[in-house]
Amino acid sequence: MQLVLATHNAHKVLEVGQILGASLPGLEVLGYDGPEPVEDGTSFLENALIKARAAFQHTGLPSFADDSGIAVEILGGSPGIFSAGWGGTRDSVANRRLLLAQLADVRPEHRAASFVCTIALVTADSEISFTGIWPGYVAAQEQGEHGFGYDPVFIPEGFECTAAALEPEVKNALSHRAMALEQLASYLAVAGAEL
Ligand code: ITT
Repeated sequence: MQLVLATHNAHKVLEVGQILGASLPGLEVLGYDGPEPVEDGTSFLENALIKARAAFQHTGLPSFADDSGIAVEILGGSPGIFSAGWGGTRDSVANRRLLLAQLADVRPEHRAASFVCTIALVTADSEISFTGIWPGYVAAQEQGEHGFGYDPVFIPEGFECTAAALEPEVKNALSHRAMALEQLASYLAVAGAEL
């Protein structure tokens, strides 16, 4: 079975390949270099659908996309869908710097946050979505070299280090993206042959 992964984020491609490859060996995930649609939705779901629909229209093949980000409780769920450009540009270093500055005076017990990932799958006759939420809190400072985006400032629940300090296999077994992809894999295991 072939599925197009509608993302221009190389880190996502890597993580999705590692996670899905393990649970669905017969699946071939194709990259997507077609036009990048404007992500002007107002939720993770709307933006994931915009990206998956664009790839489906361009390739004619079943396509999926994720829209993801970090939702910080004391910021009312922001950066949320604006995570990729929170610092003013689509630069992870600037994004993390701004988030840490915004929380500079916030005590540890009020720094709750979650990584959220919504995946949309678009085929010729169906649209379906899956969501994973990875709870934790925002660290006081950056730590770790792995992962991408906000990983160096996100401490998952149950850990004392950031997601960027975890081995990639550990993050990829537990993360918001892993949770959403597990649901996608279960769906494909049943419906895949008919897509
Ligand atoms: P595509 O839209 O092309 O898929 P993107 O990077 O713009 O790529 P999003 O619009 O979904 O993707 O933005 C997600 C941002 O949220 C991403 O750039 C990171 O800053 C952050 N993010 C998402 N998942 C993350 C993860 O697993 N670890 C760290 N940061 C993450």
